[in-house]
Amino acid sequence: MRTKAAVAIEAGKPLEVMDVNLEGPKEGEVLVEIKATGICHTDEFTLSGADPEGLFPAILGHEGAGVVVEVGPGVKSLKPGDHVIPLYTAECRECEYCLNPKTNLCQKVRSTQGAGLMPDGTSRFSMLDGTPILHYMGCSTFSNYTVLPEISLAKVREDAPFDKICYIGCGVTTGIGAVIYTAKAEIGCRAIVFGLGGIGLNVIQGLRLAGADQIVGVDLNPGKVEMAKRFGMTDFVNPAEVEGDLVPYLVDLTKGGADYTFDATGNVNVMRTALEACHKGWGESIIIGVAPAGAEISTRPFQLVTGRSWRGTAFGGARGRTDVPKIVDWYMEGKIEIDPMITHTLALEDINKGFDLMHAGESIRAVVQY
Ligand code: NAD
Ligand code: 022
Ligand code: ZN
Ligand code: ZN
Repeated sequence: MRTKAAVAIEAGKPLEVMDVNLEGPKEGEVLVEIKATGICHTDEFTLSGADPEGLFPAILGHEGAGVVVEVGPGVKSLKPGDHVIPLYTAECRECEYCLNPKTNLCQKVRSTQGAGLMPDGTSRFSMLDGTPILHYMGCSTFSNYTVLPEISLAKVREDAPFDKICYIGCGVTTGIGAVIYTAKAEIGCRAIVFGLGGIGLNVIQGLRLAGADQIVGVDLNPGKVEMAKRFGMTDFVNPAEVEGDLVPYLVDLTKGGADYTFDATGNVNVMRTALEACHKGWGESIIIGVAPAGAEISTRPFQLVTGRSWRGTAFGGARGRTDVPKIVDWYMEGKIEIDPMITHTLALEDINKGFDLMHAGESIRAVVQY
């Protein structure tokens, strides 16, 4: 079939909206009509050429929601008409990783996904002249229609609005999941969140959900304060306005250090501050931010010897097919909020404006509606 898509032709160039060829679903695959897609950082990271593993040409986008159109041979868990959210972290429920409760990093389709291909090693997308186009993070939601492995789709309730729940495909689940699934934060805890963007705000609402007593937000941009307060931030710190070292200031503010800190900036200096602002003896720091390629973190080992832990999380530690439908329910039940974070809605033709807004720090989340 033919579908309209925003294609990343090469690094550093804007996306080009065009008609492309899409082959139907093969064994274990599903054809999905994408109804809405969020524009997230890593799409920009890849398009800019900063990602050394970025592949071209490709159809980017990893945060979406849509409807099953057709299922390939052997697909049992989905049928046409089902509402789904694509997963850049699959859940096969049978690999060594899925069987280990300590991780959400299913490896079933990991290598082909990283190469921009479907599990059989080929692409379903091509230019009208036949040039193959690669998939991206197993999702390629910047296309009106896309093909994914069955294990890379979460089936969700049908009354949930696509233009909001698409954000659960990355930002919402990553932020809330980092609190609930990775940190397993307890009622009454104190926490610090570094970076109050599309991920940090969701960490904050995850902490509120978990019953945290103190939620300190740290950001260089005071324009983020109002929204963060709305989602549960109790204290705000602008590092540019703190005299002297930030660590003792934060330790003092949290009465000895935080039980949990979260980096949602991707800045390695911030990651060090986040670790060192943890409480001696038990504080845990969770890295969510993806740092530039080749970047390294450092601290004195004594920080760990004295009982602080450094951890990281992908997709908030969520197991997509199991946990994403629950997060959609939480949204529909009013336990979590999404709408105020979707600051812009665009047509596919204007997708490059969404990248500009993100670049300028003007949007929390821009969503493309098909
Ligand atoms: P964003 O740009 O919307 O927000 C980042 C915020 O950090 C901004 O408000 C900015 O002002 C603030 N900031 C930047 N430098 C700072 C500093 N030195 N001190 C304090 N605040 C600072 O980005 P986002 O969409 O929220 O994403 C945050 C990070 O999370 C990115 O690195 C992204 O790649 C990563 N991410 C990781 C996962 C995962 O699974 N691990 C998933 C999604 C996103
Ligand atoms: C999503 N991310 C950033 C902004 N939006 C993001 C980027 C990378 C990861 C998670 C979220 C990530 C963390 C750990 C891994 N990835 C590796 C997982 C593994 O090896 O099993 C990651 C993922 C997918 C891809 C690359 C890196 C890919 O499909 N190309 C989950
Ligand atoms: Zn993302
Ligand atoms: Zn698996």
